[in-house]
Amino acid sequence: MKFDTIVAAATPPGTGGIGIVRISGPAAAAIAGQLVGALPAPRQAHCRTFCNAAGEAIDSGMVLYFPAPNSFTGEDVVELQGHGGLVPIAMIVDAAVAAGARPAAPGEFTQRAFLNDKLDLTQAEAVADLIGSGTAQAARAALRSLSGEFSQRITAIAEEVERLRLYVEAAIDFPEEEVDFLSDEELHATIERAAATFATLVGQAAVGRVLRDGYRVVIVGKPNAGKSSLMNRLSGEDTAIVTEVAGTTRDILREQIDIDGLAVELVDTAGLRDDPDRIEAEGIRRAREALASADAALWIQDASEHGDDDSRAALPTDLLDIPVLIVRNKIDLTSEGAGRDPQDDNKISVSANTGAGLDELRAQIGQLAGYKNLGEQTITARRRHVDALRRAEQHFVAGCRALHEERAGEVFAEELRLAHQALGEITGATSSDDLLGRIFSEFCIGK
Ligand SMILES: Nc1nc2c(ncn2[C@@H]2O[C@H](COP(=O)(O)OP(=O)(O)OP(=O)(O)O)[C@@H](O)[C@H]2O)c(=O)[nH]1
Ligand SMILES: [Mg+2]
Repeated sequence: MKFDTIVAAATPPGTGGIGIVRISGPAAAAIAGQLVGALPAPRQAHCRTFCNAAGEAIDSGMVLYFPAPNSFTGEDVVELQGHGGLVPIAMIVDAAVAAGARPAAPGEFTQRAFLNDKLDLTQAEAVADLIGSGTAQAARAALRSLSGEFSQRITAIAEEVERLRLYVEAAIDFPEEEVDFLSDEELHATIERAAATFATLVGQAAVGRVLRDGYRVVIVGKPNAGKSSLMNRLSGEDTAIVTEVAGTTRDILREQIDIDGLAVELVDTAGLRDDPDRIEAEGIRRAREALASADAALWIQDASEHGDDDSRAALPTDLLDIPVLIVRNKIDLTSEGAGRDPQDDNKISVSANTGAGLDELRAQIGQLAGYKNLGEQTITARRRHVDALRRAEQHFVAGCRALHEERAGEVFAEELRLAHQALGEITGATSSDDLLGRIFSEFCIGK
């Protein structure tokens, strides 16, 4: 495949000790040569003065040359490491463009790495996931995906599916060989193993998905129930103002917490009530808006307030579409015990003041998110991976049913072909240009 030569700043815009400009493509060495003179030997750092087209010095720093194919993109790559400031970096990029390079589109370096078989699609996505990871656990999981662990698991099941299909197709095509696949015990054992692998993979990918995307939990309730106190206590920060005056919080406040590696964004809101003043009314509008993009809500109740209805039927209608934990707060003022309600899994008693019940609350939020710490097995995954895996599993299950119940070998083979195709979408073996365009456009420029 033939490409033009691209250039972009690889370090984020802003000031820093070093700013890196990366040039990749067949003319990378020639273009960089116009800026810095003779290139250093491959993979050796040398100091050079960087000049523009007029021959004026614009910066000085290290030059690194990575000839194809031993580079991130698989093409000739030159890295210019100058001083980290917006203006010097822009001047180096401009000089490279004047020398014949094209400014890179978002994700174009990684896209080239994918197209040159340096990375498969899940690995390319893991690059972005590692950069954007919200917790150390998410970063480690992204690194595992980047090293190819997720791809290897997908490729292994895809190969198993393909082997099963070819075996059954051969048996159908050459009946004279008299391979009776229907009573072949080894075939059935292999099918069972593959079914178990599918179930494990779907579970791992679902966990990897929340780990990557994080989980947004909105804290709502009546004024003074202790929403802000609870957010401060869970996050260990004093972000939200707490007073005994009902209607203290008016704007939306956010804090990120780490629940066993899962990045959870807590959103504190204005108390919902019927006769608010104008500022509070705007706060309530924002609270409702926050609910619309939430994964789950905590409905905070003041347990010391008598006559507060804690049944689910009493919840505001805004909470109908998302999972809700009913959190009974201020139990230090009552005789209520801390922790989960034995009658209702999604009701929990806590005290924001003493911290009682908060470990159970954290665990319950993790459970609601469908998250568990899978240790070394944790990879990051995206919604599209989970969707494709589920589709592959459905085809596999449908094929197996046809084989077992109707003895329909052709249907089995066709469903397995579709399962294999869905698995190929994950690693990029069978992806459309459209999908690729969408994935790489989400990257930042220079990656
Ligand atoms: N005893 C006790 N008091 C609490 C507890 N949680 C909060 N409070 C008190 O309840 C009052 C209201 O707390 P906030 O955290 O401001 O309540 P809020 O729900 O954010 O209130 P608004 O922002 O006004 O809607 C404060 O006086 C807190 O100190 C608790 O667990 N126990
Ligand atoms: Mg508040």
